[in-house]
Formats: sequence, C-alpha cells, structure tokens
Amino acid sequence: MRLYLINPSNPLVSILKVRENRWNRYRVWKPLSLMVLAGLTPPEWDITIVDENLGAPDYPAMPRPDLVGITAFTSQANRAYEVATHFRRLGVPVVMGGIHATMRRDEVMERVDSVVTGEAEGVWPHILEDARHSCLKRRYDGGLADMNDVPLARHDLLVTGYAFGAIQTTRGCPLNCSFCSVTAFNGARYRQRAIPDVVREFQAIREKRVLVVDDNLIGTRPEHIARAKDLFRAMARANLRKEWIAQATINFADDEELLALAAKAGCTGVFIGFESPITEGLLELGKKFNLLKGRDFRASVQRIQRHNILVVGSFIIGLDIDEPGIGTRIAEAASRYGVDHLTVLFLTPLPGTRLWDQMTSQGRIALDAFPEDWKYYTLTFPVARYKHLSLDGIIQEMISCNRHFYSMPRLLRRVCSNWWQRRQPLISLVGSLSYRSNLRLGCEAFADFQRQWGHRYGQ
Ligand code: B12
Ligand code: SF4
Repeated sequence: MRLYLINPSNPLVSILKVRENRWNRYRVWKPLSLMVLAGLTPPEWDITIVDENLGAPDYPAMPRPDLVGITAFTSQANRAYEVATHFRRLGVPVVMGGIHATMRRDEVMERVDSVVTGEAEGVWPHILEDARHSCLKRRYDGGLADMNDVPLARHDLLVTGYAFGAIQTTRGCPLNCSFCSVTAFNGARYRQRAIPDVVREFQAIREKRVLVVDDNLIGTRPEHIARAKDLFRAMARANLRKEWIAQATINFADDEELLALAAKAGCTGVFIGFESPITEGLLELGKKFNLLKGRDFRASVQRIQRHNILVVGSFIIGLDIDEPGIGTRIAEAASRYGVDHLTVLFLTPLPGTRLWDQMTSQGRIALDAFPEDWKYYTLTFPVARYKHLSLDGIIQEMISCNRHFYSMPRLLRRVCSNWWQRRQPLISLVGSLSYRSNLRLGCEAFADFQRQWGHRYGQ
C-alpha cells in the first residue's frame, strides 16, 4: 500500500521560495504533522512525504498511490485543493486534516474524500484501515490526543533540504489570545509529552539545529515551569549536542535557573510575542499576560540574552487602537526592548478565532472570496479593513517599521553588540540580512497586492 503525505506550497509566501533566495534555506521548516502521521502509520504502508516548499514534484511521473493525505494551514488551502483534485481525478482517495480542515470542515469536505478534524493520533490508524478496505468515512474527529499516544515522528523520511529539524514537546495554551487559533485547536489545557519520549526523539533528529514547535515551551504555571526544568535537565544529561530555538511567553525571563538550564540544554534563541507596544493594544488582543507584574521588557530581554540566547520579538500591526505612526512606534519599542530580531505581522482574522467572529460580524473582512482568497492569509497581507488605517496606510506602516528596525546602521549596531557580548554574532548577522533581503520582495508583493485588490477595501 502506497501512501503520499503532502504539504502543499503557498506560492505567495516569498520566504518559502527556497531556490529564489539563498537565505531561505534557513526559513523553511519541516512539516512535522506529516512526520507524526508517518510515525503513526503501520509498516505495511510505503510512505513518501512530499513537501512542496522544496519544489512541487511531477506528480504524474510518480507511481500511483493508494491513499493521499494532505495537511494545510489556511494559507495553503487553495493549493491543497489543486493537489486533491489531481489525485481524485485519478481515482485515488484523498484525506485532508490539520488546522484548516478543522476550522473549515464543510468547505474541505466538498473537495476531498475524507476530512479529519482535530489531532490525528486517535484516528489515523483507523483511517488507514478504512482506506485499505475502501470504506473511508466522510469525516473523522480526532479531538485532543492523549500525549502518550504521540509517536516518535519519522525524522528519517525528510532528510535533506532543511537547516533545522523539528520536534514538539507540548500542546495547548490557556491564554486564548483573540487572534490565535491554538486554544481553539489544541485546547486550553497545557499537555506535555513524557520527558524520556522527547529526549529519545531529539536523539533521532539528524540536524544539529532544531525548531521546537511548541506554542509555549515553558507554559504559564509553576508546575509547567517545573516540568520544563526537568526536561532541560534530562536534555543536558543526554548530551544531545543540539542547538534549538523555541517559542515562549515573556515569563521565560523570570527564572534564572530556568534560563540557565535551557541554555545548558542547547537553547540558542527564543521567539516571544510582544504583540503591541501599547497597553490598550494588549488588552484588545486579550494578551493581558504580558502586562502582569508591571513588567520591564528591556530588563526581561536582557536577562534572557545574558544566557547567550537570542530574542526574536513578534508584534502585530492593525489593531483597532493602532493609528498612523504605529510602524515606527513598534520599531522603536523593539529597539528599546533590545530584541535581536523583529517580526511584524498584519492582524489577520484566522478562521476559528475570536477575531474572526468579531470581524465577520462587523463586515470587516475585505478578502473574503473563499477559498481563492485564503492564499493571502499568511499574516503578511492586510486582508481586513482596519479601524484607523487605510490599505495604503497600513502597508506604509509595515514598510516603515521594517525599514526603521533593519536599517543598516541599526543592524550593524546590534551585530556589533552581540559580537562584543559573544552572543552568536554570525547568526545575528545572517538572520538580519535574510530579513533585509526579504524587505525588497515584500515591497514588490505589496505593490502587486494594492494594484490587484485595492478596490475591495472600499476606502
Ligand atoms: C511550526 C509552525 C509553523 C512553521 C511551519 C512548519 C511546517 N511546515 O509545518 C512555520 C514557522 C514555517 C509557520 C509558518 C506559518 N504559520 Co505556523 N505554526 C506552527 C505551529 C507553532 C506548530 C505547527 C506544528 O508543527 N505542530 C505540530 C504538529 C504535530 O501538529 P499539527 O500540525 O497540528 O498536526 C496534527 C493535527 O493537526 C493533525 N493533522 C495535521 N495535518 C494532517 C493531515 C492529515 C491527512 C491528517 C489525517 C491529520 C493531520 O494531525 C497532527 C497530529 O495530531 C502552529 C501552532 C500549532 N500549535 O499548531 C502554527 C500555526 C499552524 N501557524 C499559523 C500561521 C498563521 C502561520 C503563517 C500563515 C503565518 C506566520 N507567519 O506565522 C505561516 C504560513 C506558512 C505557509 N506555509 O503558508 C497558524 C495557522 C492558523 C491557520 N488557520 O492557518 C497556527 C495555528 C498558529 C496560530 N497563531 O494560530 N508555522
Ligand atoms: S498567541 Fe501564544 S499565548 Fe496567545 S493563545 Fe496563541 S499560543 Fe497562546
């Protein structure tokens, strides 16, 4: 039995056009969902994982599979449907799962043979059995998995083309920010994998560098932090010789022992959602967590950096509170906090989020011709009507924010300061140049977008 597991590309995501830009190798990440599905698949299936981000293969030239499984974020949905159509025309059954299938089940059901909502661990073996007996159901619901059922992902199936391996150690997030789908999809309960399983999986990863995909590696409560410390101790004991980066909330900075253990276990970078430089903005997004304890962000960032861990700060532009000038304000805040890199995304109503419900009910979604418009849901295009910013205005804010933060003098100052403090100056330089090189591509993409879709904003 031959199984293809496919990660569709999104042609609009310039950072994923690996071959067009040599820095992009450092920005293409493994589709871990498919490696986990492969880990759940019994040995009688011959599995091929296709990641179209490394280039779409010539499907007609490939042997005919018995089953195709497709994963997709919302931004990949259009391409997912093209791939599904191709295989269904050949009479090959197509199953689709992942975040988009979960949040837009009916839309997906019209375009594939079987749709899988939720996490796959509890249902994938049954789906394969049903496929073997040609009796696939139209829908399956995996709900939330027992973390003991999460298998060792098949790291052996995707070995070339990536700078980073990938691993997941926890699922779920209690914070339920208005723009984020994680709580709706993975639940509010923070669920952790058994530490020995995580260490064993790290050992199976061939890459020296690893992305820990957890939405918040350390969690928010004392018992979560205690578990994170135990995990880091076990990783250090296992002498993994890996360098890894992860996402965490700002409370990562609050515990010196946690930071020291993370660094000892190989942590070299952390991605932190600051979201807005304005208190009302954080309240609007439901991210009150960042306001707790009257936090000093600069001191927090410095505490993390003292452990030789780079900090990437993420912000969102387009909040109801945001007015002209917000771009520079974000860039200045990020510089003030002292982050090593800055990522700014447009506020985007993703299906399944509270923001989606709010913007839909207010008729504020400009790009709403679905499924065609899903390709713009990359958070790198302004798909909604923003309260105080026109389409041209918000794009200008984004450009000025990036130009401000990644101007050559500021960039060199950060790299020199990292060099002086012996904090990975090379990685810092490569990362910054990679961001800069994408700014040009970003401006071109915005100009095309404005020309093509400006009329739909009614401004
Ligand atoms: C790692 C990650 C990335 C990596 C992607 C790596 C990759 N190629 O997969 C990078 C950094 C590149 C990335 C980029 C983006 N991401 Co991202 N990302 C994540 C993150 C943190 C973890 C995903 C992951 O690997 N999980 C581990 C695996 C094991 O879990 P899983 O994917 O959910 O898979 C399980 C089930 O969904 C199911 N399943 C999945 N696929 C399939 C397929 C079949 C056939 C079946 C049966 C089951 C099934 O089974 C799996 C096992 O239980 C999630 C948050 C999250 N918790 O999901 C956000 C998340 C998926 N990202 C999100 C977004 C918005 C993006 C971007 C659009 C914007 C951005 N700049 O961040 C880009 C888009 C890139 C693109 N291709 O278009 C949103 C997606 C929301 C949505 N509706 O689409 C999420 C949910 C975060 C959020 N804020 O809401 N991301
Ligand atoms: S943005 Fe981060 S903290 Fe907020 S709900 Fe999503 S994963 Fe949790």
